[in-house]
Amino acid sequence: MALREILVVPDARLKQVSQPVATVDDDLRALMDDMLETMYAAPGIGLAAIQIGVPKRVIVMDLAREGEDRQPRYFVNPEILWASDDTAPYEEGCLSVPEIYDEVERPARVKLRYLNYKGEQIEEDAEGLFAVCIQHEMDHLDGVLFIDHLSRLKREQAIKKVKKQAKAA
Ligand code: K1U
Ligand code: ZN
Repeated sequence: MALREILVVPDARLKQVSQPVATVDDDLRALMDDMLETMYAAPGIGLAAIQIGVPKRVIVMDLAREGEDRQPRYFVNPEILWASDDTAPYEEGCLSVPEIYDEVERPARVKLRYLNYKGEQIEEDAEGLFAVCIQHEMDHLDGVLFIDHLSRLKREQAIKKVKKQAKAA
């Protein structure tokens, strides 16, 4: 396993649309292992492959609370089959937009289809933080960041702040 560098805004690669995966094989599992290690080290609760510069439709996630055992989860070629009409706000963050948090409103519940670590097809309902996180990560697969859901002013301010942080580092 290896730690990978996480891309930050305004890196143009984050705007790429990621491509579907043909087969869940050992090479893909090695990528998912690296993604998980990178996510834990950040630390974060989710990561899309494009955030480490790999334009494949792959997401890792762990929503275990502090003190609980790790619960790694893997989503390959995820699709949203259904989304609720009712929405819920959540104060989101993103490892590619460090130290910026703002409220985003998304469907409160979604039904998902994806392939897991073994390549098995799973259908699952998501709500709460799981629904927020999977929608945030699936946005990454289409080149969309949570700041794209904010006003133009807030988005530009966020990017300016991240650039300033990078210069100071
Ligand atoms: O960059 C990412 O996509 C990961 C992002 C996931 C996310 C967080 C909140 C709402 C939607 C999606 C993060 O993990 S940001 C860091 C974070 O939320 C966190 C870090 C450590 C402990 C608990 C949370
Ligand atoms: Zn993100």
